[in-house]
Amino acid sequence: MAARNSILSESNSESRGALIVLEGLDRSGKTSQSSNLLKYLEGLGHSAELWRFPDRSTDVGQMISSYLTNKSQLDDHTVHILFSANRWEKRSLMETKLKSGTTLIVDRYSFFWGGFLAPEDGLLAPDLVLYLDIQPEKAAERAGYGGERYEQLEFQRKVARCYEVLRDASWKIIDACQPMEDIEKQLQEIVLDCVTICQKGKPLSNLWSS
Ligand code: FDM
Ligand code: MG
Repeated sequence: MAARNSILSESNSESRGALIVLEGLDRSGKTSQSSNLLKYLEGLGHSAELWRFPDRSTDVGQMISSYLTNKSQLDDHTVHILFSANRWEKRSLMETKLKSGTTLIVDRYSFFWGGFLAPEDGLLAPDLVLYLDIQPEKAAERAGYGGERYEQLEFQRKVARCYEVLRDASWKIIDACQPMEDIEKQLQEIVLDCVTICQKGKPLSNLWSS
């Protein structure tokens, strides 16, 4: 992946929340594991919130949602820029939350469908990307896809290849076919480490493309 982290010049060593992203194919378990993680962190007394992208609650999010549910047509470039805009409109709130000590568990972020990295330049870089790894065929066997535009085996195969290109050595790859409780335990351990590091004042950084 061309994107790397660059340390913000205004970075300081103040305690902050962690930006934790879960990525993976549809039906890989991101949504269940994100809410488990939220409960876990809250149970330990941490301030934490669950976010997801696309965030369909905004105007931009509604355009994305109507595209995904086949109610509108958009060309690929347009929709990629909308996905990116949907992250940009949340960037300052994201930074405020993190700096105020709230950890954000984010169900999908920047990495779903690579190739259009420039608009992502300057978004906050995750402190941790948890990739729930599953074969597209295995995911398709699970409770079944809904009716959304991207929820088709052939498309998910392309997405899986895309994730392979995008992911770097910093990602934590979790086998999403293990029993749920095992996955949950592994995630908890990794996440707690990350939250602790951020509490100690790891500087925030940006995504950037080259
Ligand atoms: N998706 C999601 C993208 O294509 N690009 C993005 O930047 C993001 C955040 O939106 F198929 C796709 C991934 C998925 C669809 O997401 C809806 P959810 O998590 O299934 O709601
Ligand atoms: Mg979906």
